[in-house]
Amino acid sequence: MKNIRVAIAGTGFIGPAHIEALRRIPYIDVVAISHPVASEVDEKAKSLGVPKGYVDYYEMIEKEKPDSVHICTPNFLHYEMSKAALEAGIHVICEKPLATKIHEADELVAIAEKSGLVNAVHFNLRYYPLVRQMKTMREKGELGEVYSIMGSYLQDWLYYATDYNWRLEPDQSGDSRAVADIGSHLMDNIEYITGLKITSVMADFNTVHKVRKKPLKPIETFAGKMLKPEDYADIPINTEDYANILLRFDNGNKGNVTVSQVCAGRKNRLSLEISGSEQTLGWCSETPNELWIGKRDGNNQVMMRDPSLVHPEAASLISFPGGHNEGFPDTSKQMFKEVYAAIREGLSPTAPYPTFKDGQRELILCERTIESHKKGAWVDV
Ligand code: SOE
Repeated sequence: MKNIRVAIAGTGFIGPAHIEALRRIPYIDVVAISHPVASEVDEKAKSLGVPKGYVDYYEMIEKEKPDSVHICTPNFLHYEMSKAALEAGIHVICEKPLATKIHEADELVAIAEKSGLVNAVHFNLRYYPLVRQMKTMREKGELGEVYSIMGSYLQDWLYYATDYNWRLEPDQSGDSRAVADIGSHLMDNIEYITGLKITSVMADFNTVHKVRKKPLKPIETFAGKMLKPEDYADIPINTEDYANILLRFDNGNKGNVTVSQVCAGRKNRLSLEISGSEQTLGWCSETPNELWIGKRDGNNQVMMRDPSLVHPEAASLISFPGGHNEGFPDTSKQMFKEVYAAIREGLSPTAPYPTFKDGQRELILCERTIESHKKGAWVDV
């Protein structure tokens, strides 16, 4: 069987992470990247060890005719790039959010369904083995009825008013920031693990830094701590640094989530506590190899990420024995293993990986959340 030829659009924080994960799958060749700056593209391709760099994404997909493309660009390009690839018969793995408007996501879902091509959204945080373990425990009845869900996703890379990135600009990123960027992962994980649907939301946002200092030269996500005062311009900010969201679920029970990109010391921390009628499950992405299991009538437990201890469904996402810790980069590898199995062996009616429909769902949740904040009222999803 021939190797699968993959092209990557975007070389910021996440594009190289996709490339690294893809290189850990033996039958994949990353054949090209696109990067929009002519003076940098060759160097980018060289430094990533990719044979060819293109300034123009559309030229890349036309000339290279890859089997699949990964869209890792700023958000506003996801829709048009995904659409062009599907229309050219190319499988698509898109970063979240799938688009910046619901109608764009609707269109992409329709095109993808008609095309019969693989369409995946990089909700990689589902691929921590202990997240799959929580989902499997719930499916097997070990959690019982879900009583409540509490979650947070906290970061500090936008903590200072001098922290700046394209994600702060709605025309590149969309109308929501913290909720779309990290709340989307959190709400996706909550629905994925519990099997419940969020039916209504009540949101309250805060923009801590109403004016930020934009560096006069471009910098990448999680970078840019080294600039001087004369390197900045003042920019008004109208997307949220912080949000509280109350949630109602379709089993009649409730939960809440908090997201923040201005919590000093919380680098990239998704934390979840799901209480059920059998026990409570607690998990945090900064200690991803441990699952806390809370009991009313017995000792609490900590389950380790060890293929011999977890359910087989979770063991299938583990490549190393217990104690040989796996983390963020492994989540993408595990997701791509499932996605590329579908590309190699053909689509199954129920994709095990997150699809464009899941991307569409997150856009709907996000838009209802913004609406709720603006109205100061509960909004149905
Ligand atoms: C930036 O906030 C970001 O890179 C997100 O976009 C990712 O999805 C998350 O994994 C880490 O943080």
